[in-house]
Amino acid sequence: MLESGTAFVAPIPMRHPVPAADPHSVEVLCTPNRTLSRSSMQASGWRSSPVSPCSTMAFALFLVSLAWASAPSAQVGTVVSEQKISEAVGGFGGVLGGSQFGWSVASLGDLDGDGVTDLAVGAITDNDGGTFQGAVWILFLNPDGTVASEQKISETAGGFGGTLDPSDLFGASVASLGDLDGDGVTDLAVGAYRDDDGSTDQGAVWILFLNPDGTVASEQKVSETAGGFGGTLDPSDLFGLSVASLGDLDGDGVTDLAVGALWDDDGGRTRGRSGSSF
Ligand SMILES: [Ca+2]
Ligand SMILES: [Ca+2]
Ligand SMILES: [Ca+2]
Ligand SMILES: [Ca+2]
Repeated sequence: MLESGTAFVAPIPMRHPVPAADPHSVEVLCTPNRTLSRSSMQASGWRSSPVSPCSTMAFALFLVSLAWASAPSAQVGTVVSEQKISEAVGGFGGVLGGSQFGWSVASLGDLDGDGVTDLAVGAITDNDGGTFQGAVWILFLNPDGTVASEQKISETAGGFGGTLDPSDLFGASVASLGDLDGDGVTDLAVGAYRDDDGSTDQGAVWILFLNPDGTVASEQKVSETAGGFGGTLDPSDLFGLSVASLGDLDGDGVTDLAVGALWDDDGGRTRGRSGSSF
């Protein structure tokens, strides 16, 4: 049950022209072959040809507090208050540049044990290690929705020991897995849907076993060629475009995971599918 004033997470990528003087604006979020802008994706159905001109965009995250039934003065479901988190707002101390922070977001529960919910936030065009390899930020929140501290996870930060390649888009999707390995700390699934395991852009999902400080204790990659995945993927299937925890679907005591693959063409045309990885 939501309470009035409870932080409810809503990722809202901001899409608007930004004055050139705004240091937080980013621009030209396009690859040579495909725009990465969410608005363009939705509008164009993921065109494989360039969409131009690329617009100037800024990304941020809003934590939105919703009213519920006992709130005397507000209609249920309306916004009571909100807290913006961006490079210079809401206590966030990291450097974002044009990394599309807020592309994905998931609650981790209380990762560090201070009684306040913490977040995982994807930044898919982060350039740590190489162009558009991507990153995930772990945000340790205060009760008012501001950021107490943050931990970056990328190929070069946060203890991540895996290998990413340019344009993998690590962080495109994030989902809490609960405590998968039983060490008492929440673990995280992270999609990298343009990973090239098997063939171009087949995609991958990384399982990150976290420490309470938000760093990675160890990781396991799941792709057509890694992690015991028995399915077949084809080029551009984009496995990992979305991920969602299913709880324990098959009753073996281990959390199961749904993974979306956008461009899978089973049935003769492109349509999505999901499969469980555990
Ligand atoms: Ca916490
Ligand atoms: Ca764990
Ligand atoms: Ca790729
Ligand atoms: Ca299970």
